[in-house]
This record gives sequence, structure tokens and C-alpha cells, in this order.
Amino acid sequence: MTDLTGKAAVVTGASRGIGQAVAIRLGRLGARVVVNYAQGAAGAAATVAAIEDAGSQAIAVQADVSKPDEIEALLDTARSRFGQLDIVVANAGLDEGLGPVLDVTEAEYDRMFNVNAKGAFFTLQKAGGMVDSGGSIVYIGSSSTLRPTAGFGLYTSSKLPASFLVGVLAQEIGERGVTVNAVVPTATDGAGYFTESKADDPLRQLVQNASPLGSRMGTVDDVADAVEFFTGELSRWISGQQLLVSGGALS
Ligand code: NJP
Repeated sequence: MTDLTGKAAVVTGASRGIGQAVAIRLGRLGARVVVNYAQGAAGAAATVAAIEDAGSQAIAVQADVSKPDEIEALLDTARSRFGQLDIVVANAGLDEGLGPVLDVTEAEYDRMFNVNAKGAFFTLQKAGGMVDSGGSIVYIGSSSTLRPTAGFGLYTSSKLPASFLVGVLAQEIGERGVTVNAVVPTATDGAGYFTESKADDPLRQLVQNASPLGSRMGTVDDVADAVEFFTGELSRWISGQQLLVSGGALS
């Protein structure tokens, strides 16, 4: 089993969905966790409580990832509170904005790119400069970046830049023994759009039928499993990679 005892982690967007599951997983593995949120204070408090129940420590910190100064202060909290920074998971994102490219407005573009592109870029950049030697950085990407799909022009365009950056950063900071990888989920039950969708949602049924491994959606715990791998000892010689978490579906 992965043992993160003594490590300190920051997970952005950990008030719900994938980020919440990842933060709780890291806490259960022994890490002390800085739980970031933007507006979901109650969700972040629930994440902190789950980590404390598991016997570790956590603190909720509000920060808007589209503001580089706030990211820096967020990462600083790990050092001031826990004395170190070993793991950064760049998860915060807006899982919305679907529709034809021809309908995208400048305001919609700015909203999505501010969080998904600029926010992820500067989270990775600040993490690259601030994470301790031997640490790990994980970006939560999107399987939509693997194949052009109608309706995904805005969302996927905003997720692609940080995906590319993962490989570059892995080259630039690898000499410090820091790994940089991306976990690339498909549509995930209990997160984003699929937090509220019902069993008879046609999109849910489409996703459920896409995996050769069985008729179910991926879960937030499937994604947390992959993050556990990239933050633990077993991935010490793996960097710059994109790991598709899709139950074998090709995208
Ligand atoms: O999203 P959701 P997911 N600064 O909506 C936070 C990718 N992904 O778990 O407002 C800081 O449940 C927000 O905070 P708050 C996706 O692209 C997903 O699905 O306080 N935080 C909340 O904690 C994204 O990168 C699917 O509640 C900000 C969280 O982000 C990642 O997975 C499929 C923020 C969003 O929770 C997590 O998405 C896929 C800001 N400015 C990729 N804005 C999927 N769900 O199916 C938002 O391929 N947050």
C-alpha cells in the first residue's frame, strides 16, 4: 500500500468531485493536506473532516486558481502549516461550457480559459518552483483532449495547454527528482456534470456503454487510484506521462 506518512500535499478544487476524493485519499494514506476551494466552504470543511477522521491533518484554504498570487499563498500554506510541500494536485477546473464552437462568446471563453488554462498553468508553474525535491505534481486532465468531438471545442481547448505543459515541466524540473504527470479521466460519476445527473440521463448511458471492462461509469475513486500511484513510491521513475483512466475506453 502507498504510504504518504510525513508528506504534505495541496489539492486544488478539493471541495467536491474528483478533488475531494483525491484529497481524502491522500489524507487516508497519511499525508497532511491543504484543501483548496473557491466558493464551496462547506464542501471543503467536509473534506477536512474526512481527513481528520482518518487520523491525519488538513486545513481548508480559499484561493482562486486564476490568480497566481493566490496560488502562491495557497502553496505557501503547506510550508507554513506543515513545514514542507511534497505533492501538488492541479485539479481545479470548470467542467462545463459544452456546445458548438460557433456559439462561444468572448465572456464564456475568458471564464473557461481563466480557470482551466491560466489557473492550471500557474498552479503547475508555482508547484514546479515550490515543491520540495523528490516531490510529485499531478495534473487532472481530460480524455476529451484525445479526440476532437463536436460540442467540446471550448472545454477541451481550455484543458489542452496544461496537458502539454506537463511534459515540458517534467523535462525542466526533473533534475530535482520531482515527477510531473497527468491523470486523464473520462466522464466521471459523482463529479462535475455527473454530480447531479440521473440514472436515465442518455449521456450517462452512453458513457457506461463505452468501457470494454463493464457497464459502469468511472468513479472519483478510480481517479484517486491513479493519483495515488503518481504520488507514491511506485512511480518514482515515471514522469511526463498521461494516464488515461477510462475502463479501457479509447477516449
Ligand atoms: O468538477 P466539480 P470535477 N479556483 O465541478 C473548484 C476534470 N475532469 O471534479 O467552487 C479554485 O465537481 C471547485 O471549487 P468550489 C475537470 O476538467 C472531470 O468534475 O469551491 N477552485 C470544485 O472544488 C477538472 O479539472 C471530468 O466548489 C476552483 C472543483 O474545482 C477536474 O477533473 C471528466 C475554481 C470542481 O468540482 C475536477 O473536476 C474529465 C477556481 N477558480 C476531466 N473554479 C468529469 N467530472 O466527468 C472551480 O475528463 N474550482
